Amino acid sequence: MCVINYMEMARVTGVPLPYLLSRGQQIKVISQLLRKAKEQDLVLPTQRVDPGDEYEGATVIEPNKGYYNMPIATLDFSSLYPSIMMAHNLCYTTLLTQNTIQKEGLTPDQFIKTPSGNLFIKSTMRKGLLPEILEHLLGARKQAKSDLKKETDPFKKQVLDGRQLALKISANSVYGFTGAQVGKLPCLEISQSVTAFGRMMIEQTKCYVEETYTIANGYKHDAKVIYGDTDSVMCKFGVESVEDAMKLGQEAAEFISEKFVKPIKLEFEKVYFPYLLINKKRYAGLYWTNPVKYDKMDCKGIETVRRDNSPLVANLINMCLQMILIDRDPDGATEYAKQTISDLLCNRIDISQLVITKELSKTDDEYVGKQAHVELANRIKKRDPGSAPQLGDRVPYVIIAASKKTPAFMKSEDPIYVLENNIPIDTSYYLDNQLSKPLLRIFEPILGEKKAESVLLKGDHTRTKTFVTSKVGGLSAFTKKRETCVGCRAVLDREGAVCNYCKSRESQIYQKEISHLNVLEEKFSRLWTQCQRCQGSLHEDVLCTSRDCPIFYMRKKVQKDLEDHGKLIARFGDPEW
Ligand code: TTP
Ligand code: MN
Ligand code: MN
Repeated sequence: MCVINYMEMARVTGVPLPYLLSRGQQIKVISQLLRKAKEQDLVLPTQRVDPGDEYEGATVIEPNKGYYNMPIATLDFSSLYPSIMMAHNLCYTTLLTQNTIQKEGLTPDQFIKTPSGNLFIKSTMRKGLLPEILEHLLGARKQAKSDLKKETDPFKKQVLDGRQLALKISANSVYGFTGAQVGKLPCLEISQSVTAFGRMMIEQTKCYVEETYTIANGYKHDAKVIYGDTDSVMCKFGVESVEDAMKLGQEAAEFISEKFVKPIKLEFEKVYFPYLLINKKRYAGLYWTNPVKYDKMDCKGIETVRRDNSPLVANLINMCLQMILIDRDPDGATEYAKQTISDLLCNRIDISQLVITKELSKTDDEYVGKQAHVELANRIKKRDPGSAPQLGDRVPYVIIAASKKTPAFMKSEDPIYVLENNIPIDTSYYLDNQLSKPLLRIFEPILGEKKAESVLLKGDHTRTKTFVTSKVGGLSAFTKKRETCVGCRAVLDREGAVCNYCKSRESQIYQKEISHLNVLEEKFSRLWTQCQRCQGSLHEDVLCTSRDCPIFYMRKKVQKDLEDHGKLIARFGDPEW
């Protein structure tokens, strides 16, 4: 279906297919401008402009941070910037100067002054090229959106959603084109007028909501806009059910759309319930478009997906958010977070959860300051030049324990090397530098700033057994020079597996270790099959070594455990019994 979507884009924007893969957004705008200009017998000027001052962008409404256990309705303008350009006829060909107004003797009803003080002729006098281009693009987006609505196959739905999104970006790129100061035809009068209108409109929308939906006007509660970004407002109407919030949201959107020039349209988009508002551009909530069942958990700006964090962070944050939002159990989430922190500090977290990866994007001396992944790459180069990471590779590493004053960039180590040599992990690094910030961010709106820190980072769960962790990691039991009895861990003064005291139970102990070996073997074969399946290969010896994949490390870890356990079992020798 890629080809079909690209065909659609090529048709709408008038560029050859390969351009859609190899070129950016500007060429599409230029192509459309040329097409429209030709219709009107106009030529496009070539101009060199020196980049001037930045113009002011969009407004983000100061968030009223908190955990909202009530429905929050989101209203958002449909194609805001394109619709502003269409409503007010903003174009290169409609821009006026005071001079032209005087020379042509234009009267005030024939042009408008934008909130940034720029002048444009009305469409009744002359219709702009950009508004026409946008009509065409938005027409195509509307078609894709209505096809999307009718489609029932989930895969084709995704394809159509991709199509309407690409058309949305193309339409927004028309605005971007006018504001690109190093572009082919910047016109800041247009772009700054667009953002000025946008800023005015979001403020007005907030006022309309808060002035209209009041107890004084016969509603049950006073509505409050708790957050908004560029062209959206999150409204707390005070109602309890998703259904009521949807009704009020729809009503407000219709009523407020009337206040603006066509085709500007405010739409009811969705309800968040519950809603965790952390900060500007950072929030999470359950996303409802029907009152029966939520569509998904929606997270914005939260560490759930970023690849350069360790999986531990993403998984813990994700789990906590699920407990807070889906189970609505903030206390349970707090306990879970504390338990994970305790597991981390006691070395009970699998190494695959601790691997951080960063791209080696520059050569050594281009980096300002020392970086953990760069230092590691250098160290590997010395140790084993053949396997050293190359420019552009992602370098996986874990942070290992070292003396107190050692800087973090010196403590990075290859996870496989760590596994093979039983090197202990610096677990408090993971708590202080990876987990604590994102965790505090999601718990502060719930517990309050002071309490979040004392409950999560200072409780007993962070103190227990610290002496264990400060010594060496869990794997180190196998590295000790003097063997211990498999049954009771007493130090042995001779070869073999058990001490004299345990000798009578030797068969039992042996059976137990064998059954553990079986567990490890099964685990290993399951992970191996998973890797094979993922790779789509049935060859036994070709196995993926993707260091971006946690399964790879789990498999390596189990493989190592298997080897160690095999050695342990060998100590029993040939059983006589
Ligand atoms: P959105 O509300 O994401 O986009 P939209 O209003 O154009 O479309 P929709 O109908 O889906 O709501 O963003 C608001 C404005 O922010 C958008 O009109 C222009 C600007 N913007 C860009 O300039 N570039 C972009 O890539 C996006 C997503 C938005
Ligand atoms: Mn919008
Ligand atoms: Mn928006």
